[in-house]
Amino acid sequence: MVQLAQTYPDKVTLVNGGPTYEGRPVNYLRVSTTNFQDLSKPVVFIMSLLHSREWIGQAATLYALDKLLINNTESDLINDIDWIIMPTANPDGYIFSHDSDRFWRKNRRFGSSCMGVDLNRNYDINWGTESSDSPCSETYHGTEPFSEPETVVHKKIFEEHQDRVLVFLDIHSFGSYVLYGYGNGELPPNGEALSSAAISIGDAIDAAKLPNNPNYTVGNLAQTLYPASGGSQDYALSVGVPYAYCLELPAFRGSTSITGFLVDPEFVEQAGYETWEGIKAGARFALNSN
Ligand code: 0X9
Ligand code: ZN
Repeated sequence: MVQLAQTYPDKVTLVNGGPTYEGRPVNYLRVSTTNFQDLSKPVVFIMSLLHSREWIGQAATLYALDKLLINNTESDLINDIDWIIMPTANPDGYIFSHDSDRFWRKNRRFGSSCMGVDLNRNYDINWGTESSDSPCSETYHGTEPFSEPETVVHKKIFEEHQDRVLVFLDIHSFGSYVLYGYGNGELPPNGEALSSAAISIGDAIDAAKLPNNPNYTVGNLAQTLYPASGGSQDYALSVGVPYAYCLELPAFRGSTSITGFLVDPEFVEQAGYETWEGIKAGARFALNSN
């Protein structure tokens, strides 16, 4: 990310959104041909690794950066959109998943019984209704909405670009899903458009995926997977982002157990490629409807 900002100073700015619980930077890139000054342009915000064990999502986000900047063939996407790209939304958890526990999901907030808050239950939207108040749970929501410094960084990005964020993609794994809110099963007022764009994302990924991998399942989170509250995509919807999704990238070699989070080295580039096809489809659907 430092290198991209140095190589493309006219297009890329590296921003540290503020320290994590353990004091690390939360870095993201602003990618814009007009230095974020043209307020008529929509913003597409992509993040990954909110759950630290879901490494394949980070690779897919980096692939998208490569396609936007180094190997760009999509002039509309770089000219007509300002991008915010945050490959590592939970840096403390990510380091911990390398150094200590490959399957760490939450952040690293200290708790006397157990460590960590599930950042994807900590946003201020229906907070605490479909999540756990036990610090030892993998879906522990924290002591209050936005109790965690990491989710506050994400919140500030939405605030900073109020009314300009047209698409928000939170890239997770695993399971081959395009999910949208709300996590309690209720649809936002633009539910129909939200669903149509999701279908176009899913179709684009399906057309690019490996034949042996399953088709993506597209739908409302609660109706398709399980109910959840306080999630990033729900928060985005609630602050007026029209097209907000959680992508679940495919499982490691079809695994249905926790090993589904592992990354097949041979799949990394393909995951980036097919996810980029989905990102492009979503961004173009949104641009055309804007
Ligand atoms: O449960 C989750 O947080 C996500 N699935 S995962 O296996 N990656 O943990 C799905 C969340 C999608 N919904 C929201 N963002 N609300
Ligand atoms: Zn996840």
